[in-house]
Amino acid sequence: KTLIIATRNAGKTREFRKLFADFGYEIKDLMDYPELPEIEETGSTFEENARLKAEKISQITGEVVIGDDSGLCVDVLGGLPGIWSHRFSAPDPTDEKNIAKLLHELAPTAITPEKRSAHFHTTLVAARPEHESLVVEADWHGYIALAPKGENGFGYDPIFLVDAFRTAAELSDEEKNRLSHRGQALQKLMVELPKWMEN
Ligand code: ITT
Ligand code: NA
Repeated sequence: KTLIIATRNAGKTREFRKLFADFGYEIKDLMDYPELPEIEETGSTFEENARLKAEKISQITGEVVIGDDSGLCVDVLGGLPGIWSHRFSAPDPTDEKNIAKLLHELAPTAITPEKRSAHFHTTLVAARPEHESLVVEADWHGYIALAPKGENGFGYDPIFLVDAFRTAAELSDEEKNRLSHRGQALQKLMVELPKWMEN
């Protein structure tokens, strides 16, 4: 059983591989299909963008495809960077520049952690040809740290405080998957996927 994750983000794929290992699916991502086109994320919501990625790639390949659109929503910034998380430091975004920009925007506000509350969000869309797509989502609440800390994970993990002491980048892969937005969404997906696959 093969599942394509419609992503070019190696950090996401790593988490999906671990999460699906127990369920007997072989995971591929878009790096395994260099001939496929870049999907432009023109949607205005996580769901629209996850749908675009999953349904386009499923149409082209005829396979079961999962799209993941995710991001970090900071309360005091009205939910930004949100769907712009990957592109926050455009035109040439990197994780480091995204983090630097976010910390800079938060600098004049909020010293107290409560004012730096935030959550990660993931919407997952599973798509296959000629079928209604399956949609699940989950959040992971925490706080934005004053400075980056930790080496694991990807994206904004080094500044996402999961408790008073640790950032998401200081968790093991297993711990992050147990707690995270992506891990929680995937648990929901695994519950619904078998029935959806039969219809
Ligand atoms: P694909 O579209 O190819 O899947 P992407 O990285 O562009 O890759 P998104 O458009 O969904 O994916 O943007 C998600 C961004 O949100 C990601 O690049 C990170 O900056 C951030 N993000 C999402 N999940 C995260 C996580 O678990 N830990 C840290 N940052 C995360
Ligand atoms: Na993207």
